[in-house]
Amino acid sequence: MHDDGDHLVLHGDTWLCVLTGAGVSAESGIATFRDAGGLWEGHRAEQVASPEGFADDPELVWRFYGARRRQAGGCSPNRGHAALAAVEQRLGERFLLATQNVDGLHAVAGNRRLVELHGNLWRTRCSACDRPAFEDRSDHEGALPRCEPCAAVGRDALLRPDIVWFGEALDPADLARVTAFLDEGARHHLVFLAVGTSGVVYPAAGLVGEARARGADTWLVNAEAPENARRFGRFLAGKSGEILPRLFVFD
Ligand code: BV8
Repeated sequence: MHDDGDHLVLHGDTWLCVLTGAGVSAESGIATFRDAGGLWEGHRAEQVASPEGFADDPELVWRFYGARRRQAGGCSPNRGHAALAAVEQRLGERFLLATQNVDGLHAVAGNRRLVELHGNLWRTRCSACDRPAFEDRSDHEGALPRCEPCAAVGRDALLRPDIVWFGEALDPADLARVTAFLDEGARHHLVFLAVGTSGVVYPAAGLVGEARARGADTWLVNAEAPENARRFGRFLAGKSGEILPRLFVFD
């Protein structure tokens, strides 16, 4: 049994898969997508986070991501991030963190068993060639960044954030890693915990269904009940930075 009221009891055979969304970083000062005032300049995320939007107005898209690099650049992990890093330390291979967040704060907090489903704000890649994505903290204000290796062969190609946009496929290897963990965890005692996500963006929002299909106990920690709250066996309403530090009990 994993539940003694408001505590998630982690036993010796518990395999814990955690999915996080923007709500986990809200207490670090990073705007979420869908809360009031969450969107920058009132643009719908799909307009500034899609290949069509980038093709249509790359300046707007780089202003959107440049502003997010400036906003996130001064932010630090909060107690919720720290709690998840501490759980990984205790569970080791029986822990996996899949995040929709691109702010990099889980890695800063110390998580290593981490799958960044939607990419990373601090990496840039070429929109045309297959050169590897590279670390880039510049906000590229004032000038659209272009790929120099492409220019060297006469191709004018824009650089873009190494982020999965709407309408783009997630890395199959990332999804396979999460599925493999759920498969192995199901042979033991699988628990799926979602934190700080509105549960509207797929395929990430479908992971709770994958976990349920494997018999997992499912928990949700969120400021308020999102659309898919009924998919979870337990729902704890509140701030992740307040709930996560006291949620886990190690048996
Ligand atoms: C794809 C870019 C196919 C990164 C993002 C039906 C089925 C399957 C797919 C679709 C479908 N309908 C439409 C689609 C396509 C689409 C989709 O799901 N659209 C939605 C809007 C319906 N999905 C896609 O396009 C995906 N790709 O399906 O590809 C394909 C296959 C093969 C070949 C080609 C194509 C790609 C999805 C990735 C999109 N990229 N963003 C960036 O800029 O950051 S998604 C964007 O939303 C972010 O990544 C973000 O992480 C994600 C989810 O948002 P949340 O993290 O949940 O944040 P949100 O603000 O919504 O909610 C925060 C929650 O926290 C709130 O509930 C709030 O109450 C709570 N909260 C706030 N503060 C706190 C808190 N909780 C706790 N504590 C607090 N302090």
